[in-house]
Amino acid sequence: MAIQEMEKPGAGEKTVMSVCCSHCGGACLLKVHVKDGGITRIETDAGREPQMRACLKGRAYRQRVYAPDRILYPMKRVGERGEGKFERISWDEALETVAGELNRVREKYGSPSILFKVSGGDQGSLHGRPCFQRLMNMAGGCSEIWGFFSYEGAIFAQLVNYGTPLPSNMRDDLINSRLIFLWGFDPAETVLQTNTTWALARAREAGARIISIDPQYNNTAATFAGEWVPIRPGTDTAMLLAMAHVMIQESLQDQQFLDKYTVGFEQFRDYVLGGEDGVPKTPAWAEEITGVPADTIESLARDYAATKPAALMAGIAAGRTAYGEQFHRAAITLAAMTGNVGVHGGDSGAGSYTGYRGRFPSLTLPAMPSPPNPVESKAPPREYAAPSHPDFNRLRPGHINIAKLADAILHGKSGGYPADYKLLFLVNTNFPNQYLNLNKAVAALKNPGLEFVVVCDQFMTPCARFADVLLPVCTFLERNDVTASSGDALYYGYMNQAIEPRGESKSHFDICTALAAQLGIEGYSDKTEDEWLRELVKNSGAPDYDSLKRDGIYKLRLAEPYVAFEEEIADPGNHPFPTPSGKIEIYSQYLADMGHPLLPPIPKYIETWESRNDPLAQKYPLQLVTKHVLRRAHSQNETVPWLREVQRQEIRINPSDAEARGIRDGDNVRVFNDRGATVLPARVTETIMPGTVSIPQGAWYTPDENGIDRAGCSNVLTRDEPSMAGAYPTNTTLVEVRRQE
Ligand SMILES: Nc1nc2c(c(=O)[nH]1)N[C@H]1C(S)=C(S)[C@@H](COP(=O)(O)OP(=O)(O)OC[C@H]3O[C@@H](n4cnc5c(=O)[nH]c(N)nc54)[C@H](O)[C@@H]3O)O[C@H]1N2
Ligand SMILES: Nc1nc2c(c(=O)[nH]1)N[C@H]1C(S)=C(S)[C@@H](COP(=O)(O)OP(=O)(O)OC[C@H]3O[C@@H](n4cnc5c(=O)[nH]c(N)nc54)[C@H](O)[C@@H]3O)O[C@H]1N2
Ligand code: SF4
Ligand SMILES: [Mo]
Repeated sequence: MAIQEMEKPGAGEKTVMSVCCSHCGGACLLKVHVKDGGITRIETDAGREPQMRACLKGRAYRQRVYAPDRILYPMKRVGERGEGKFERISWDEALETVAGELNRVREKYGSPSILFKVSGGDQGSLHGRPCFQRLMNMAGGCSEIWGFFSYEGAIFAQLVNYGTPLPSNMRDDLINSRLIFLWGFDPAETVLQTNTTWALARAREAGARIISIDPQYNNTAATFAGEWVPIRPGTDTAMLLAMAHVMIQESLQDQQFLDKYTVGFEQFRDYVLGGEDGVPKTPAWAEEITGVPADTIESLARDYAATKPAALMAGIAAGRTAYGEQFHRAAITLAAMTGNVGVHGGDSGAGSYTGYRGRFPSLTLPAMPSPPNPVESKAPPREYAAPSHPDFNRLRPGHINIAKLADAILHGKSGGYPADYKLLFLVNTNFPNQYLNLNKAVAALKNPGLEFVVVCDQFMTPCARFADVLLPVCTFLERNDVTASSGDALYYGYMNQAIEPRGESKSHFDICTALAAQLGIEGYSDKTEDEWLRELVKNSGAPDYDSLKRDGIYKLRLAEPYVAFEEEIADPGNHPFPTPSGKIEIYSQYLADMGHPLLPPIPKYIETWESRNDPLAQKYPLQLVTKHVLRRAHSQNETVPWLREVQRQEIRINPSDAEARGIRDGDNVRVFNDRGATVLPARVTETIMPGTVSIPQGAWYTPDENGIDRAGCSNVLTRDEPSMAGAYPTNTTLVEVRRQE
């Protein structure tokens, strides 16, 4: 195993095996060197392939653990909410206050008025969501949020078309591909499962042709792609439909595959050819919408149909747009039309980051269990949801869509929400930073109707500044947990505690146990951290607990890469797709019965709001995308000096757009629309297409005295409206850019 091949510890040093499992979709091996109770340095996997090599964020984690802005003590607000004035308090006072407020609000207003959100951060099977969810549910329940920030559009499409949220081949199967589309996909920055770039490197070495379709020439394109096809944000469905048009016109589709494994191709063909609405979805039609030349669309369609196997890696960023679910449904349809589903080197065309840990059949790792949430079971059912699935139940009632969190707090029942929200409990999340329309989030947090805000975090983030009580949580290097990989190296990981929690910070599990005692919840936990982890591992596919803890990782070897839907394709009689028809649903009767024009039964191009044709474009002519960058995981690691050196927070703007505005490279610019404004340096570059600008998401909101953000926080600009099926439209925003004098 890789571990033995790593550097030996120095004198007086011990080494601790852990797994970074940050909010980035990766899970990577860390070898932490510890001396005198402190971390001296961090190495990663340098052993045999497949390695689980950590990225720069994992390797810089020492600076995060010892950051001067870590919250080390419980604190309570002393100034106005959001002013950032706090006073240190004892844990006793913190727990009494939080438990007291939970009880008071529950008694006075009822459990639905308690709104709870837990997000990414340092993930594991005990700490984080699992132990908090158990606490909240056992305490009487709470209102919750539905909708993944990341890929709700993709989840919807997968549940409709395939009937499962688990539609992806393992990454190392890319070596079998002859043609790979990186469709809004940038794993050189976003990782999206440890080793994705390694798989791309091997595919390229093996001769695959790699094409990036993206408004910007991203680092993955620069490293691996032979071609870059710039496309206007939010228009990808039009290009996919035009590719389908070419295939149909030239009879290039794999009709046998379509006949055998799909339903509804006829209706789709009719729509594509213009039978349904009189508009043939020709390459010329798509050129007008997407900015991609018609002949490029034509030749890519022919190449996709002719080059087998081919992987259409449908990035989730193109789905984080208004009507983004249509993009994913269209991409799946193209994968089916080319017969690339269920084969080595192909890809189902579904969102390429929808794996969650343990998605491969051989990996199982339960999380700390929770009873049902009593609030949820009493609420009325939702309309317009994706088909139900045991792991991704989109029908869960009483939940607020994630894009509407601020609106729900501000308007409650009078705004049509299930409750008036009085207590906000935030764990692992940076609400007025990562959520759309930040200024509305700030207004919601300042709203006096919101009586109490508790935040559990490691840093004094823009969100933590709005807490009434702040609970300091330790990092994953200060407690134990277990995880399963989400990459192509299949493994179980043990996150060994390397050092004692800094200051008075505590693990999630310890915080929850203490809160449960304060709340008088019986039976919250009859086990220690170690006993819980033993039980979780016992019920998993991992080896015995002690050897996993000792080795840090346990790798599983498969004879060949896992291919999604292999059985459904090889033996359809015995393995139907888990959809109502048992086939891939290009046409969905479920959606037809739902009858909503914005959720059509076949994938359709629906023009986004704030497109370049929107009248608003007269005032705000540039389309903004807000991408994820290497040096941060969202807003995490923002203050780590080593990482700040790597990338500057800047807006990419094309020379033609910059020149028209008198902007030179490096100038400070103000980016604005009716929702807000932010100031940051401009990078004038051909790597972004004209008419589009890009700001890396996650910079910490830093308002000046006029309320203008000075740090390049993109969510002061975004609109807080979910797409029809819940896609989170971080890439559908119009802005204007001006030089900042
Ligand atoms: N380093 C790092 N890694 C991360 C994260 C992080 O914050 N930092 N976050 C993690 C999480 S939770 C997530 S959800 C993922 C996000 O992963 P992604 O959504 O894949 O990441 P992005 O960088 O936002 O977008 C990828 C590419 O899509 C392009 N794009 C944007 N809009 C469109 C569009 O409309 N059409 C097309 N064709 N392309 C478009 C962008 O220009 C970019 O090059 O990353 C994960 N990994
Ligand atoms: N404009 C724009 N906005 C976006 C996106 C975009 O592309 N563009 N992407 C969206 C996506 S895909 C996502 S997933 C979200 C992410 O949104 P969030 O999940 O809210 O973002 P993070 O920055 O990961 O916030 C995690 C917080 O948890 C803290 N933390 C870290 N580890 C721990 C821990 O162990 N315990 C506790 N209690 N706290 C911890 C961190 O300090 C940080 O404040 O952002 C979304 N917002
Ligand atoms: S931040 Fe993500 S990619 Fe980087 S080491 Fe941690 S888990 Fe791996
Ligand atoms: Mo995400």
